[in-house]
Amino acid sequence: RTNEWRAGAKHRVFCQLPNGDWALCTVITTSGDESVLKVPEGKVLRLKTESLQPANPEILDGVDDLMQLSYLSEPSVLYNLQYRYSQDMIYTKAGPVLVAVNPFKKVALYGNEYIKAYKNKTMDSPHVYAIADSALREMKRDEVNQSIIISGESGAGKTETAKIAMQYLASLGGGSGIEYEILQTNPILEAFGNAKTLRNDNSSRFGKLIEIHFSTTGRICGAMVQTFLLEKSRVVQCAVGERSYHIFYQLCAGAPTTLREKLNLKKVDEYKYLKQSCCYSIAGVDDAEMFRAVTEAMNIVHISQEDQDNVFAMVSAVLWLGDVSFTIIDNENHVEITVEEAAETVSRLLGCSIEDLNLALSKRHMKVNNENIVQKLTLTQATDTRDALAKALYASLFEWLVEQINKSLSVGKRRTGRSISILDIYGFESFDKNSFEQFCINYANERLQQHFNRHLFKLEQEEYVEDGIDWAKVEFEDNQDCLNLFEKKPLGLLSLLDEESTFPNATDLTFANKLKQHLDTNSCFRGERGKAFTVRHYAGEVAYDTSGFLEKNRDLLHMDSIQFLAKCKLSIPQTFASKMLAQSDNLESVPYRPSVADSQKLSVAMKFKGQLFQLMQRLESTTPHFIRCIKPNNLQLPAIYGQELVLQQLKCCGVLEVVRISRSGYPTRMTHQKFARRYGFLLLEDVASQDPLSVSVAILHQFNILPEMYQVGYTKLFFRTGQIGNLENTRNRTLHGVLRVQSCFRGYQA
Ligand code: AD9
Ligand code: MG
Repeated sequence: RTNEWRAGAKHRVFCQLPNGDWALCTVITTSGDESVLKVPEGKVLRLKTESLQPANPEILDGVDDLMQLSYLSEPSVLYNLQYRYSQDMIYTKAGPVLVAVNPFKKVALYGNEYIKAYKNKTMDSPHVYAIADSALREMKRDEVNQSIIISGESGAGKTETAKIAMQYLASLGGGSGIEYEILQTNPILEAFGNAKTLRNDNSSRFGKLIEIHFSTTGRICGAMVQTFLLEKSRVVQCAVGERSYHIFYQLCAGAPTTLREKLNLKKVDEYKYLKQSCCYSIAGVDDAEMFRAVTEAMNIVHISQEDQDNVFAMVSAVLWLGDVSFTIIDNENHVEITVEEAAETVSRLLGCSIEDLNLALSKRHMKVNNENIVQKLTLTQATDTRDALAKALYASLFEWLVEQINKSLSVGKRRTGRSISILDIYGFESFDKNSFEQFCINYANERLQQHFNRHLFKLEQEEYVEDGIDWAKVEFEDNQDCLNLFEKKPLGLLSLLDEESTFPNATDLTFANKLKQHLDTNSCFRGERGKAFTVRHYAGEVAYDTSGFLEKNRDLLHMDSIQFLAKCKLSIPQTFASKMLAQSDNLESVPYRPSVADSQKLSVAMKFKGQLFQLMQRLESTTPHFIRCIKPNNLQLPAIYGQELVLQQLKCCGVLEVVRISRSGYPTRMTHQKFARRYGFLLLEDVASQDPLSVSVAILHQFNILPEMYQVGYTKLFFRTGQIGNLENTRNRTLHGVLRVQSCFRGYQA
C-alpha cells in the first residue's frame, strides 16, 4: 500500500463486513478518522478510515492478470478472481502462474473450437490451453523439455486440469492414434487409483507424472507414466462416508454375468472391506457404465483379454480376502483360517491351495539363533498379515497396470525429440488428525514449493535484467529450513524415522520422544505432548500424530507372504513376488527385518524421498509452467465463492507469495508506446520529440512520479504498485471533465 493513499469522496475502497468478507464500496464522505460508505446492496456503513483498503480503478476490474492490478492487496486479488469467476472466467494469470478456480459445473471453455482458437492465437485469455500451447512453442523454439506443474488442495481440480492440458496436446495428433491411447490411460488410472473421499468424489490417491514425447517433427510419438506412493491403506480400511478404489464398485456393478459367476462376485455391501465406510455409490456416477468405459480403455491400451481377466480376478480376490476369517485353535489365541466360501474363492482366484493360504496367513517362519522355527500367529497377527497381503496384492496390480500402460505407449529407446511432462500430485494437506500419509505428501509439497520459488523468482528477475533496468537482486525467504528439517542426516525427520524403524522394540511413542530430543531447537519443529509433533510448513503449521508411523514406514510384507504369492498360479502376483525374491539374495543384511525380502530394505519414506529427488532432477531440466488450482467451496457446488477459503489457498500455494515478490519489484509494465498513447494527451506542454520514450518521460515528470517508483527499460516502463492507479484517476477525471464540457457545449448549441 502506498503512503499517499487516503480515502477520499467517491473513492472505491474495500471494507471488511462483519462476516469477515471484503466488499467493494464507495466512500460517500470522510470526516475525522471515520468514513461513510455505500456497500453493494445499497446499505450505508460508517467505518474507521484506517480499516479501509484501497480498491483499484474500474478499468482494472476483472483484469486477465493480477500483475496488472495497481493495488495487489488481498481484497483486490480476491475481488478480481471473484469478479471473473462469476462470469465463468475461471482462469486468471498471476504473473507467470495460471490460477484456475474450480467451477464445479460444465463451463463452455473447452473442445475443438477453443483448441483451434488457442492454436491460431485468435484467443489469448488465460487458459490451460494457452499454457499447453506456450509449453509446445517453447519446446520447439528453445529445444528444451517442458513441464506443466499442477498443484492445489484436494478437490481443487488438478486432475481435471491435467486432462485438459493432455487434451490440447493430444489434439496435435500423432498419426497412429497414439494420442487417443494416451488419453485413455486416464480412465484406467482413475478407476484403480482414485476414490471418493470426504473432499472429492474422485480423489486421486497417488501422484502422477506423465511425460508426453514428441518426434523431431513435433508430433506426439509416445508417453510414459510415473506414479508416486499409492495410498494402500485404503484397500483395507477407509473412513465413514468415503469409498475404497472405484474399480471395486465398478466391477461389482458392471461385470457381465459370465464374469460375475467366474469371479463369484457379491453385492458391494456384502464385502467387509467395503462395508466399513457405509458408502457405496457416488451421486451422478453410474459405476456399471464406468466399468464398461474402463474395459474399453484397457482394450485401447492393448491390455489383452486374458490379462484383463487376471486383473479382475485379482480385484475380486482382494475383496474376498477381506472376508477370510479365522478360527481360534488353542487357548493362546492362535488361529487357522476358516475354510468357507471366502477362503475357497481366494485360493481359486489366485491359483493356490487352501493349505498354502492357511500357511501364509497363520504361520510365520523365523530364524532364531540360526535355527529355523515356525511361529503360530494370533488372531491380531493373522488379521494384520491378511490385510498386508491384500494391500500388497492391490499395489502390485496397480504397479503392473502402470507397466502395461508404459509398454503400450513406449516409443522405444530411439527417442530423438523432446517432451512435455504434466505433474498432478497431491496438494498440501492439513487435517484435524495428520498421519504418515500427510507427512509424506507435505514433504513432497515442500520440495515442489522450493522448485516453484526458485523458478518464479528467477523468471521475474530475468525480465528486469533483459530489459536493462537497474535492479538489486531481491533475496527471497525460501523454505530451505523446513526441507533441512526433513532431510538432514543424521538428525532430520526422515533419518530419525528410519533409524527408529530399525529397532524392533521401538514404538510410536519412543519415536516421538526421539524427535523431541534431537529437533527441539529447530525453528521449524515443535514437540507436542505424547505422540505428537508440529512442523512449520511453508503453507502453515501441521500437527502430526506419530501413531502408525513406524509400521507404515516399514510396510512389512513377510517372507511367507512373498513366497506364497510366488507360488500362486495367477501371473500378476506371481511375477511381482518372483521379482522381490530375486532381489533378496542377501537377507542377513536386513537386521531389522529378519523375515522380509531385501527389496524391502528401503523404508517407504526413503523410497519416496528417492523418487522425489529423481522427480526434481527431471523437472530441473525442463522449463516449468505452473498452474495453481483453487477450490472455491468445500461443498463441490457451483457459484459459491468462499473468500476466506480462497484466500487461505492463495496463501498456501504461494500465489500471494508470487504477488508479494512482485510487489517488491515492479509489477506494472507497459510498453513505451502504450504508455504514451494512453496518457500523452494529459501533457500540458508540447514535447520536442514525439517518440514514445520521450513522451513517456515527459508524462512521468509532469506527474512528479518519484524516480524510485519506476524504471525505464529498453522496451517497457516498470512501475511499483499503485503508481498507475494515480495516473489512471487523473486520466478519468480529465476525460469526464472533457465529456462534461463537450455535452454542455452541445446543449448550448441546441
Ligand atoms: V485430489 O487432490 O486428486 O482429491 P483434484 O485432482 O485437485 O483433487 P479434481 O481434478 O478431481 O480435483 O476435481 C474435482 C472435481 O471438480 C471434478 O470431479 C469436477 O467435478 C470438478 N472440476 C474440476 N475442474 C473442473 C473444470 N475445469 N470444469 C468442470 C471441474 N468441473
Ligand atoms: Mg486428483
